Amino acid sequence: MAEPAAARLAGLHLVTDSTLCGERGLLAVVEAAVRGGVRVVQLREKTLATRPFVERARALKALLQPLGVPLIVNDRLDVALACGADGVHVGQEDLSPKDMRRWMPQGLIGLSIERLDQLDAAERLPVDYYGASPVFATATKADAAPALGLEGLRALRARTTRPLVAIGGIGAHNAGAVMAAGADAVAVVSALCAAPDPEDAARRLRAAMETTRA
Ligand code: TZP
Ligand code: MG
Repeated sequence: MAEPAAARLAGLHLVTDSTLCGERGLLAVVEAAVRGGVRVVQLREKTLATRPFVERARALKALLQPLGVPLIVNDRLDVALACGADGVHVGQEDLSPKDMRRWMPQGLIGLSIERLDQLDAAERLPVDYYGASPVFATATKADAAPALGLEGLRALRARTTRPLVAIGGIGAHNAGAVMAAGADAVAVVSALCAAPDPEDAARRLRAAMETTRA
């Protein structure tokens, strides 16, 4: 039997930003971060045309599959299907999880939750996890909603049993507090993509997630 979604989603997630990866290239940064303990990778491309997006997704899938690391594609069901991704992550305005589920019966479907009042409707949708977004203010996403804060994250935790993947402004300094507030996983962009040593940065993040939790 397939591993339950919650187990596949636990741990540290890397959400990609190819610009922040710089000359090292996305694949090299992802590979290093996975060596450091990243458990899930989400490919996020906001400006790439469809074909290069699919090519990048396929290359990433080829890297991650043998390592047993699931690949989730941000926003784009078509790209996810073309590359054989393990899931898709969408926001409130994107293609609805109900529509996606028809084409991805077994895939991991993630939905961003930016306000508590979005939760009731979301609970009726065929969703495997929520992105609690953003927990803290972040410069990485220009149109991010106001920060939920640890209070907002705790309130979400109290109202759902679905896995919560916390994102936004998270680094080794606050990852433990985020886990203590009830997150099942932490997702980061800049703390890994912009890190001089992504492998070491991933190790530190994972240690921070574990330590404060204990
Ligand atoms: N969604 C909500 S906040 C965010 C995304 C993609 C960006 C998080 O970036 P960082 O650098 O980890 O704060
Ligand atoms: Mg989106």
